[in-house]
Amino acid sequence: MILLDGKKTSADIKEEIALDVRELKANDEKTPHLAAIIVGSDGASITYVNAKVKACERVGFESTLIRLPEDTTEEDLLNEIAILNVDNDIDGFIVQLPLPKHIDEQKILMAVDPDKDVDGFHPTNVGKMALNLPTFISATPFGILELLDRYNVETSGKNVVVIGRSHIVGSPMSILLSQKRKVGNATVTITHSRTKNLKEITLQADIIIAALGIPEFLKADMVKDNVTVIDVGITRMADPSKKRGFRLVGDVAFNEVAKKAAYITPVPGGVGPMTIAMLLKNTLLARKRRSK
Ligand code: BQF
Repeated sequence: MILLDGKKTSADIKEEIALDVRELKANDEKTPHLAAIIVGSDGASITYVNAKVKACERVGFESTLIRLPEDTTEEDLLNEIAILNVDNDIDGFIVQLPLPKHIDEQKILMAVDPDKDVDGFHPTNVGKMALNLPTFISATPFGILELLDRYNVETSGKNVVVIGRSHIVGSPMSILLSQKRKVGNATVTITHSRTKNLKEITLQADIIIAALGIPEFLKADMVKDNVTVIDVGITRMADPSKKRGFRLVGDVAFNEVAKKAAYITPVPGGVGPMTIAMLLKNTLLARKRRSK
């Protein structure tokens, strides 16, 4: 079994980006600048957005964090987005999800200028991704492609089973892996909560992407020998022995599945850190596109 080490790989990628930034600075070019808007004070969301700001510092990017109160109106949030859209200092920005229930997420994502949409959530960018045109590929699917690429996991002609159909992971992942691209050309099956006989389907899989959000859902009896398993789950489970009071649990019963796997991502330290690294990569791409 080979561990797909997202922590190490993301550190490598961040080092590569830092090198690029040094070169930009040496040539008197603008430093990439990422902004993030967070609405409210959900603990996990604050952790994620802080990790993004810290990663910006690590690679030499400028960053701006805009914190808005939980009771921010949709109108006020749209106004903040409009300001970032026209701010020439900002290369890319994200709106940290999830948003409070009184705000229409779709309406917000559609307000972001597609050229600054480094999360790749705007319908224009989702459309481009689906058509295999140059765009911002959203950070988690992009990170998974990059991890498979760097570990030389063969995808061409393989049976991939994606569990979960979210707009953020399952759906784009199934599209990307079926495309004619370096990490792609797979035969993809997308499964979800209404899928019948899931186990019969996963037992056929060479590669499984578990992105359904149920802790330790994928068990050893659901996978064949030498499977590659990508675990996108990150549920917080109460754990009094930890200083934060919780631990992160993936969608895969890691210990038992790892015994049968050729490659597997850990949680934490697998897909999560790759998500952060690819957001930086998209921001660098946004900066370079804007200077053209
Ligand atoms: C790790 C996210 C659900 C909903 C909104 C490192 C992250 C997570 C785990 C991280 C995530 C998940 C992010 C680890 C960003 C990934 O070591 O395993 C980093 O920060 N993520 C997000 O911004 O919004 C989410 C998951």
